[in-house]
Amino acid sequence: MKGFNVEEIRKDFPTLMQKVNGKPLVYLDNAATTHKPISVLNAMQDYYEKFNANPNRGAHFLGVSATELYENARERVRQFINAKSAREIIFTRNATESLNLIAYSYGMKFIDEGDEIVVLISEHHSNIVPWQKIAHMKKAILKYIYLNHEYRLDMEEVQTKITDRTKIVSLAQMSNVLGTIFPVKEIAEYAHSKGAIAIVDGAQSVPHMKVDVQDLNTDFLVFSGHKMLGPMGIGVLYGKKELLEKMPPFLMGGDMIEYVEEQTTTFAELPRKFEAGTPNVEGAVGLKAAIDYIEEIGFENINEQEMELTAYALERLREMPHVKIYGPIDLKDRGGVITFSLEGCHPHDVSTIVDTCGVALRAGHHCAQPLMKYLKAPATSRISFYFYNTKEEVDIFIDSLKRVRKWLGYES
Ligand code: 7TS
Repeated sequence: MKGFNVEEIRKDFPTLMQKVNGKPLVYLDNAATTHKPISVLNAMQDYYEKFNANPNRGAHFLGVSATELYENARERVRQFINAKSAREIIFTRNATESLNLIAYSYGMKFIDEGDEIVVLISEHHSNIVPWQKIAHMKKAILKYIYLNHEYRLDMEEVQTKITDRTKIVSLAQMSNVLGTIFPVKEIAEYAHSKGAIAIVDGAQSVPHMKVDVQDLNTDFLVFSGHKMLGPMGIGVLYGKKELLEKMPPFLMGGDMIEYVEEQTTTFAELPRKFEAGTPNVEGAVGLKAAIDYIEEIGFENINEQEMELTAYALERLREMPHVKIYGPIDLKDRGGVITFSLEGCHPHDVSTIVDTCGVALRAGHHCAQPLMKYLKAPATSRISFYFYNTKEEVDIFIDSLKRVRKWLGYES
């Protein structure tokens, strides 16, 4: 891999250098959140040391600088996902808030009784619950596309579920449970052919692969900064300008207005119409530094490292008796998330026992209860990689997993 040295890269991440329970930390919970390189931490500290001010108001030096930094970050995000205009980039708190913004603003205005909203059964709760709410309020129908036995999509099922009554198709590009990467470009195209809009939840894909909104021709894309080396509290909503312009504001207050009279208000132009109140400048600055870091490493290297680890971990897990993997086994269109169960062991016991070996993994329903029910999986454990993970860490994880059944009193 060109210029890729994982041991050097790891030195940029202070959190990864720690010991946990007396053992070197093996952090395999990157789908939940990633760690932050020093450059991101420094960028935020620098902002507070030199520029801290409330942007978009006042003409003093610090205020102008804060506005510039905030808008530079927006432009950086625009380039990163290849949006046509920086006005199409709205900063939010996270992917969840971005999805709520679309649901409350677009959904409340454009969904009517009997309309259909279509999602995948594998969605994260943040791409289900807002739609349930809109469906209840508008007497619309929330429909699910189910997966095949390989945890992938059949286009036939897609074409059965998306109909002329469908107004919104909203799906994650990569499942946070199964690791499946779904063909969002084809699905967006099919949604459009039926007159529906397409929303892509990029929370798990944007950190790991090049996502180009013009190539996907998606109407909206959402993602969170904290899953891609950035800080918590900053997220992105991309929307096509023509749609964002037709949508009413979601939150009301300062910064999102043009004129306020006693009884009426006119709203600011995009993107400010959707950014009420003092924005998260620190978060935007951190997100920009995170994008700089990711692009410096390069998606080719990121993908290569993650796929090598995924292939190796799948192989090692499959050698183990009592392990069941939920997700595609072959590497095509799959990312570095592996969910599994260990027969006879509650996932909370699994995570507590591996934690004694320094291994951090996720246990539970992964905020995807409808999927768990569909898979008839009581609860599972999950490992998820980022490019800073190593093969040695996979070995430590496997060794720690081998202890679990013994600790719980099984003979093998
Ligand atoms: N969409 C997907 C596909 C996700 O995986 C998550 C978070 C979200 C949306 C919500 O992101 P947030 O930043 O708004 O919270 N997924 C997980 C996870 O898998 N473990 O913890 C959070």
